[in-house]
Amino acid sequence: MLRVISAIVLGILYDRNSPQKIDETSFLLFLAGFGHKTEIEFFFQYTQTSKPNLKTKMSSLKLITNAGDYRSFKAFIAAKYAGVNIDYDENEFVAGTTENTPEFKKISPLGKVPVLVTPQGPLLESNAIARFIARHAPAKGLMGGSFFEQAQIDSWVDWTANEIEVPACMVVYPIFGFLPANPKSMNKGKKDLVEALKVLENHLRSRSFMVGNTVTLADIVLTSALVYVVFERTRL
Ligand SMILES: N[C@@H](CCC(=O)N[C@@H](CS)C(=O)NCC(=O)O)C(=O)O
Repeated sequence: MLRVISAIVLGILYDRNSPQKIDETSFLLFLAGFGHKTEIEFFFQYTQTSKPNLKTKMSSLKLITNAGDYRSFKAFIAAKYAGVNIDYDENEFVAGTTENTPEFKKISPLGKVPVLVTPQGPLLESNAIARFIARHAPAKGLMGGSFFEQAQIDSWVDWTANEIEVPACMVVYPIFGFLPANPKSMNKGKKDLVEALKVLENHLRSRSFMVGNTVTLADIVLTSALVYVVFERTRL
């Protein structure tokens, strides 16, 4: 599946003037072909509303996040695969306001989201949150089997944070208006992103999943990190 995503993203970046860009429908059909219903649900929700509509029945876990934040997708997708319920109220966090309140600073001192509120206390950092959720269902294998496989998953999760998320944010955030447009840093981001996607393409040439033969947290984190790039490609 990720081979398809990276191929599409590579195609977008290489052939930006091509009249034959792959549209959302083709993309979803590709995912459907690979049987990835969970991702389809998320991509569908992202394109329709930019908000994950994920109210679930009452749970002991609650995610506080900006609606549509790709970092929260890591937790929501991991929860779907792990069969863990997470509460989410899209009105709980209002960007530009909530993060500055003393109450919120108590659980997230830098005012950042996502935050997972657990019975043991708040948990910060989207990758740590996704790992915590994935570990609720060891039988699902999201965290890998052997120590080496677990380390491979960690390796790809860290790689994604550094080689995909950083350049993707450099490219996409100015488009969203989250950062001032700076052509130099946008071009650097685009160049780095293309190089990283080539690595991904090469890795997935001979396999369907990042690690092993099933979906792991490496696939979930990587897919989440690529959502904005894939859907904003026409403006890249
Ligand atoms: N490394 C953190 C980054 C969290 C982060 O930067 N969150 C952004 C939203 S995507 C945020 O809260 N920004 C608000 C701010 O910087 O004030 C993670 O993965 O959770």
